[in-house]
Amino acid sequence: MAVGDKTVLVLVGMTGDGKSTTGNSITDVPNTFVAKNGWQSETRGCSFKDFDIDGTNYRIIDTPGLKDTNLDAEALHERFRGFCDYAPDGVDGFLYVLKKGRFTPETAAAFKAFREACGDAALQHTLILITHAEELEGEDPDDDGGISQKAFRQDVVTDAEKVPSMLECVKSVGVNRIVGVHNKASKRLKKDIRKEIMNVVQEVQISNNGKRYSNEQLKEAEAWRNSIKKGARELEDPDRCRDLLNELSECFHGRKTRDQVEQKMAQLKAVEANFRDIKAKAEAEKKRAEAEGQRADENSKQKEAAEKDKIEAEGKAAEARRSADQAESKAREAQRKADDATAAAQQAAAQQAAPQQQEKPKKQQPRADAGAARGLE
Ligand SMILES: Nc1nc2c(ncn2[C@@H]2O[C@H](COP(=O)(O)OP(=O)(O)OP(=O)(O)O)[C@@H](O)[C@H]2O)c(=O)[nH]1
Ligand SMILES: [Mg+2]
Repeated sequence: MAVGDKTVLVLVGMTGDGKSTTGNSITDVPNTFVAKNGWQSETRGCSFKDFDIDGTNYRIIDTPGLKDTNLDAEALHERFRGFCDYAPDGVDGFLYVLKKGRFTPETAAAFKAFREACGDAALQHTLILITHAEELEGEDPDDDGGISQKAFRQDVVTDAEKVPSMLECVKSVGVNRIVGVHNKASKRLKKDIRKEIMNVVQEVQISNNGKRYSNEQLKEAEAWRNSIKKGARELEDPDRCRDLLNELSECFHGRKTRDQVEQKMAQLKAVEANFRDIKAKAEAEKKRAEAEGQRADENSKQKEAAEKDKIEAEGKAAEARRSADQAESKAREAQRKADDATAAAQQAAAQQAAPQQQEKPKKQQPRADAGAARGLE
């Protein structure tokens, strides 16, 4: 879909401030965009309408309100940034729609949410359209009795000087880019308002040398958000992860800056690294104590085994001694028996020998006697 030849405008702003109604006034086709009164954002997604004014082609894209109590920041952001699908070649002008009245902290937050979602580069392409600007119309709609756009701008600046957040918003875009819008005005005034809007759009295009806000810039804002979400996922502690995502959500709602979110991420990462360190040290200490306990256990087991071995050895030695004693006593007994047997044998031999010895002298006697007798002879 080539939209390069069209001037692409995107209606942005807080829920219910009149984006869709202003879109209808600009296209001059009633009900191009659904507009309704209510707390909840009527426009749920992005939609667009191509039209032309005096031969110039336009595309206008309506977006959901930047504050929706029924959606979390992420879902809202996703829906809001859907406009880039209808603006593949970039955006010529963001029409930031503000309802005239009190500039509340919520109004300021919604404007910051726009800056956060699209990046500050979007400001160079932004107009501020202030709806409900009934003072533009005189008492008689057919007369030019109302105040001029110039006077209206001046009134806005006077009001902004009393509210710092409003002044910041106005200054960031530029006073000359403010247009008063009265969507319930006469056809004639509405035509004038439309003309005024298109004139300012043209000035914006000229000041940007025809260069559009590119989707690359939107992608850059998205890439930053993704880097924070990645950082959150890397946090081990679910509470810390939630904490960082909340901070990101606060940033989308304009209550925190990118710097604050980055600081928070660094701080949470440091806390986590510290905890990891403490945990690792405790783990190492536990392991060391366990190893020591195991070593002590092994030592006592070894001691026990050695004690057991010693007792066993002593037992065996005693047994051996006993066996040796027994063997010795047996040997002694055997010796004794052998001695006894020897003695008995000797005795028996002696006993046997004794009568013979007694008998022998008897036998010799006669011989001696005979000798003596012979000697005598
Ligand atoms: N009197 C008056 N009413 C207006 C003007 N502009 C819008 N409204 C009314 O304001 C109400 C909300 O307008 P919408 O156009 O639905 O607002 P929106 O910003 O598109 O709202 P969401 O899509 O919900 O974010 C509607 O009832 C409109 O008729 C205006 O200039 N003057
Ligand atoms: Mg709407």
